[in-house]
Amino acid sequence: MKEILVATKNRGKVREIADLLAPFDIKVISLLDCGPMPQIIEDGLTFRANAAKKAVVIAQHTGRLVMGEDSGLEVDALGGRPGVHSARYAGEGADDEKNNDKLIMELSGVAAEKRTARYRSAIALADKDQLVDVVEGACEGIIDTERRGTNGFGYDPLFIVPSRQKTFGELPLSVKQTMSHRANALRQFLKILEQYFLLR
Ligand code: ITT
Repeated sequence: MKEILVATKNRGKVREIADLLAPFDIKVISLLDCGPMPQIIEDGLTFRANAAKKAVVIAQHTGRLVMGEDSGLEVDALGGRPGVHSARYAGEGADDEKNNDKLIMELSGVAAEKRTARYRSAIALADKDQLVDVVEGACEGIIDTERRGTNGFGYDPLFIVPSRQKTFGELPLSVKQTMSHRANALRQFLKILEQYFLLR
């Protein structure tokens, strides 16, 4: 069975990526299954740059086939913030609760029609020591004034999917997996993965 190491410690991401790759006979492992790894400094200005860095650093260290994923939320009323800083929006070491509290606070008083946002995901493939390719996906939404639902992770309880009038916190994972930024990027990723396996 083919195996890919996902260069992440985020359990929410691992769950979604493993679920999306399940039909393709690819075993997914993550940094949560590995011993000590080099620290990855996420200092890129774009999701693409950070995804590539995660993949290459871990591929160089392990000699394996590695996927790096970098994602975040761009809120229009905040000029695109928190963007690449989404995981640490409320400060270094901040958790989802603190990040959501800060988002609710920063958007207080912003009218419904100005609460537009999107999730973005970049996914990179690296093999041993070189970058193979990077792909991207996005998902448009509206930021709610209060949390709704407990599904998903990160900003999902605040992220309303306009076509459903519900947050990803309220919708089942099976629905998120048909439309999320990560699912959209992963569809592209599967094409580069297929090419990669064909060329080997
Ligand atoms: P790794 O670097 O180990 O992959 P991380 O959580 O630090 O884990 P990122 O740097 O890519 O990952 O930050 C992504 C953040 O963006 C994540 O912590 C959430 O706050 C938010 N985010 C990304 N995708 C999301 C999703 O599908 N649902 C909710 N929030 C999401």
